[in-house]
Amino acid sequence: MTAQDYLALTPESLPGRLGNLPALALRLGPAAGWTVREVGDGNLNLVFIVEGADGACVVKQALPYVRLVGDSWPLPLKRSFFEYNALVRHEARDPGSVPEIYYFDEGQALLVMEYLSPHIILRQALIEGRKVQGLGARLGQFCARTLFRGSDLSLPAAQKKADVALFAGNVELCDITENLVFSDPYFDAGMNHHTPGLEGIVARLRSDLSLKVAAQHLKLAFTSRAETMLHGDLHTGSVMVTETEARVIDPEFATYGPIGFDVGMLIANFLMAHLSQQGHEKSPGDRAAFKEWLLTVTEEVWKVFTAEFARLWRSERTGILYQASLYEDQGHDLASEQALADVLGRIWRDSLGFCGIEMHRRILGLAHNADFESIADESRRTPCEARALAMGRQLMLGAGAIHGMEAVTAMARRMDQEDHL
Ligand code: SR1
Ligand code: MG
Repeated sequence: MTAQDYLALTPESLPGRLGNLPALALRLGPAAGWTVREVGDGNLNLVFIVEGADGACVVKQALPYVRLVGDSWPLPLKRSFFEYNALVRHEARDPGSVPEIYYFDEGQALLVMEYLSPHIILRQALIEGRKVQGLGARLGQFCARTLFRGSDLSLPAAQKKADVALFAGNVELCDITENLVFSDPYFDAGMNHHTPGLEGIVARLRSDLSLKVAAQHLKLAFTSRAETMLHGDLHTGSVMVTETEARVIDPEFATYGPIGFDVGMLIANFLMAHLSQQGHEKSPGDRAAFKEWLLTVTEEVWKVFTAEFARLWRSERTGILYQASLYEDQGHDLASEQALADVLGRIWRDSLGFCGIEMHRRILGLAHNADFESIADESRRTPCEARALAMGRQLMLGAGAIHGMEAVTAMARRMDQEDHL
């Protein structure tokens, strides 16, 4: 296929175009027997499930524009190259955490990968009130392993610098994050939209000068602190689950940035899942136990992230930062522990800031999330969203004074009972 000019696949054209690829034919059986469904519901790409006599796979192809908006917003196909490279690194740094890759065609911007079944998108599971065993621990591990092992704490310096240079090419997807996450929510940007009824709190947030400064401090961290390879879009729509397993997908926004970015974005999405539950209740209080479970997951993500990060710090610190030659080899183990505590403290404060900003942009910006959007009755949706907006502000402005995830989950419980409209 590489000799062809790029052409978007369709369910009809896919068997003819990919049928001769050994990577597919050997797994699926003859193309004549394939059935193809286009199932993409994300903001950017085509996603096909292809099933044959002997097996199934997923084909993901980038479109040359933003699917959510249309061809008025062109977007380069090279994001597929960054997604492929990020998936390869995720698999190496946390084996089994991502779908297996069967084939990549850079020219056609397409990835063929493992069909995860009976997995569903985590966000959908959370909207339906379905629990996943071990979820927080698995995602905490994923964050610690991928973020630690992609950083100067672990990688040889030349490899890390080459990787920073490689992912620096993901300009247009970074531009989306830089605008949609860090700036647009805080002024009346063209593509913004929000639920009617939020006007009061939106006006208050947009005239909050300290908040605007905090948002730009976070943007500065995102653009300038190339600490590690980020997933770049680690929300609950980027995780697929069964009742007992979680896999991370869609790292096309991968770039080098601050460790707290992925952690904060993930935590934000659990907090939003929590704060949206009132809107999904069929009778008052029927989601109470599930809401508590979501907060347990939030706590577990951070607890396991820090435990695994500390384990890696003590056993795999082979990079140029905080070398053992300066600490343990001098008998200064305590100094190494102090440095670890300082580093985790900084990641914590960063995470809370990024968490708050993600809560804002999903309600005020272009790309909303289904946790709130699927609450059809706007009179039930607005109070939930207002609480998330208020909590986002607290996290962004109060990051330095919030000590421990239990304080965050206590805040979520309190906010969930308050009126912020
Ligand atoms: C135009 S893309 C909007 C959002 O969708 C992706 O999933 C990212 O979250 C991005 O910010
Ligand atoms: Mg995505």
